[in-house]
Amino acid sequence: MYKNNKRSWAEPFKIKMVEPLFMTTIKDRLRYIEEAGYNTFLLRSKDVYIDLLTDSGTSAMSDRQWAGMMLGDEAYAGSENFYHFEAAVQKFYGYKHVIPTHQGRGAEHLLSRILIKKGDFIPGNMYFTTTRLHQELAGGTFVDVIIDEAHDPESEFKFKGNIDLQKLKDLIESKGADKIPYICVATTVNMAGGQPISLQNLKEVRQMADVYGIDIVHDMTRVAENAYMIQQHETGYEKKSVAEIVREICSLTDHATMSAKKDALVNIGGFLATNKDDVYTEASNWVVVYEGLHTYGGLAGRDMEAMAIGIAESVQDDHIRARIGQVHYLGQRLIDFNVPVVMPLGTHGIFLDAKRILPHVSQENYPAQTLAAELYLDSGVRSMERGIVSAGRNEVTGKHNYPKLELVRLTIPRRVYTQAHMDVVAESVQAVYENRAAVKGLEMVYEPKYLRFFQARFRKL
Ligand code: PLI
Repeated sequence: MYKNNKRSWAEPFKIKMVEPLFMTTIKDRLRYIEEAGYNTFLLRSKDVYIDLLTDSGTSAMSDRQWAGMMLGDEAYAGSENFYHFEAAVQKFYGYKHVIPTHQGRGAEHLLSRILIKKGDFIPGNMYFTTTRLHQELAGGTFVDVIIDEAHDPESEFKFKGNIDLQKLKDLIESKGADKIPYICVATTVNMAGGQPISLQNLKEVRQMADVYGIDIVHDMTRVAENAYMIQQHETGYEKKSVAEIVREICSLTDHATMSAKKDALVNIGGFLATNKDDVYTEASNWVVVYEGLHTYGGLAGRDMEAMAIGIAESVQDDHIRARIGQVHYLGQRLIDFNVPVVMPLGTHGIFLDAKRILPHVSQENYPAQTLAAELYLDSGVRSMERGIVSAGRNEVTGKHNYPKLELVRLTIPRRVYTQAHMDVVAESVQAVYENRAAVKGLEMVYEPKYLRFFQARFRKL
């Protein structure tokens, strides 16, 4: 009621159901992390105290979503829930056609298969692990055309998800537009630290795509979070709602892949969307082979209902303000402790800069993997490596890819943890940071061929 006093970002919900958490002892954790081969993906969740491995499929659903689960129409074909879900995609994102898939990578698989030919090049604003792998498996080569600032954890540029138009143009000119099936634009850019792209930049990319007759594929996994950052920081968008900005972003692209496990607040689900009838026809044929009929795509009717409701909730201003408010609360606590983190603070998590935290551990000894294991040892907090292990090997040379960013991601599930949990996490990171000099690196003892970070095993040096 009173003007001019700043209010904090308190959650726009109250808690109706709780799930107990269990603490472990340091003695237990020493055993668990060794048994897990120093890979946080291989820990059992019961041995984790605060789980910041990922924001994927880990959100708390609302009472409305749970009510929707009870309305599951589990018909094999033509489930009513599919039509609710299709209507939500059309209303909130504006794409003409949608095909459900079991999760994001299911959609990536289908779209890569349909659009990419052997020898093609796919420019994108930084790689994402599953996206790049599906491009490669379809015979393409991913080319990073993100701006240089994105590779610099200390750059404070607000839109580090932007595409470098010169890099994009050079690629198109040197390879020829017929070798570029599409430009892949992610909102936000996960591997850069959850960094947004500006609408200004996306409009320029659209113009260039039109000049050369190239499509744009939108990886819209965290589009509402990107929209919020546009609302906060891009001139001309201060007064627009997140929902309006989301629609505008989508309107600049031709096709989309979505992991609904993030923004859209469900535990499983995804989709492929397109404005092009021929791509839709082909995708509805391929989906039957790999996912399921085009009206369920590997999901139960109840999952599609929860997704339809989650999509509507995800673009509400109050929700997204509190979601990113919580992430930034944790980030600010770490900044106050002088812990090096990726700047500006991202939207789905806080990314610790392992290169600056463990400068004495060489990249071949996996500083981020090491740091994630140390954090678990200290407090039972689980995080994820986003560095050289995630970057994998070069397809042609077989050598490690050496990313500039060597990060540990503290990913915040939506609507799950409290501010007190964020305090515990910050205190644990601070403790590890203060004792960093004694930390030694790791060596890899088992390396799977694809997406090695999920299952690789390590030994302490
Ligand atoms: O995990 P999927 O298959 O539902 O989605 C794959 C996927 C595609 N694009 C982006 C930007 C992602 O972040 C993504 C999945 N991310 C995970 C699992 C994560 O932990 O960030």
